[in-house]
Amino acid sequence: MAAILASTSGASAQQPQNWEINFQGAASPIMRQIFEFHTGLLIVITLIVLFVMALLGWIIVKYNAKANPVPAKTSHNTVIEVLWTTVPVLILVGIAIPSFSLLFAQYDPARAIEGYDAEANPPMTIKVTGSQWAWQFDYPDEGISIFTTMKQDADRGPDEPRLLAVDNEIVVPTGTVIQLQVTAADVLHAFAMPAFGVKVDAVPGRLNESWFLAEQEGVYYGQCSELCGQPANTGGFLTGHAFMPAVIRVVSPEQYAAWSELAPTDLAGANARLASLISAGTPAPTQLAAR
Ligand SMILES: [Cu+2]
Repeated sequence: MAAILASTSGASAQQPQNWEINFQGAASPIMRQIFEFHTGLLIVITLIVLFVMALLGWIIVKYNAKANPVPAKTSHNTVIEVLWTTVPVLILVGIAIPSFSLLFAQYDPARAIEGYDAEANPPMTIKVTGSQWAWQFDYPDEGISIFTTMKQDADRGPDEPRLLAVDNEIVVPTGTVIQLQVTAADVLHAFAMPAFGVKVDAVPGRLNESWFLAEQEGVYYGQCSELCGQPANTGGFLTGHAFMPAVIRVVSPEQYAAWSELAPTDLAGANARLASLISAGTPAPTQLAAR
């Protein structure tokens, strides 16, 4: 339990850590619900495994040929048959109900955030387009377009993780619902941002939707999660799937306003302005975590 609490609350929750066996920490309401559902399911399946193992052990000890030389001739027991049919059905229905409500909530913020009012706090739209092998992010209402590619080792800063850092980060404010529209320009990709509980297929010619709400400032790393480039007959040339990360930098609404004012016309200038605002304030959680 302590490990679960530590991994959900820490600032180091934004990227994979060595030797992790659990999810990345939750940084959005929907990811917290996914985490809780997963933990509940783990308890249910553990109890079932223990129960079946106890039954097996009981039979091995009590009904082996030595202990029980004359086997019973029972072929039917109506009570047991009714029980082993209805109890699993009830368990599965008990799992299906929260599972479906979680699935619906992944499409509808009102189901995941108590008292969510789309009028008072309108969502922001970001269109995500996957291509071999980079992500394009468009903010249609703000007129911002960001093309991001992975940073090569030579360009990477000491605090930036290998295979995850990118040249242009997407910037979003805390406390705003970000409506994602996900598509692809060439082949299947999938946009995954584990800390936010987002994993959406990017399909050419189709617009898939999801949403997230970032609760904490910081830098969050994700990757393409659909195998989108195989060696084929090109001698290993088409192998960029592992090299299309995406980075979301979550900042305060004030910092976002300063960035988005400049970003439509001068992305580099907007990023520089944001960097100076962040270094003037408190360090971003990812910098703390790296030390
Ligand atoms: Cu891809």
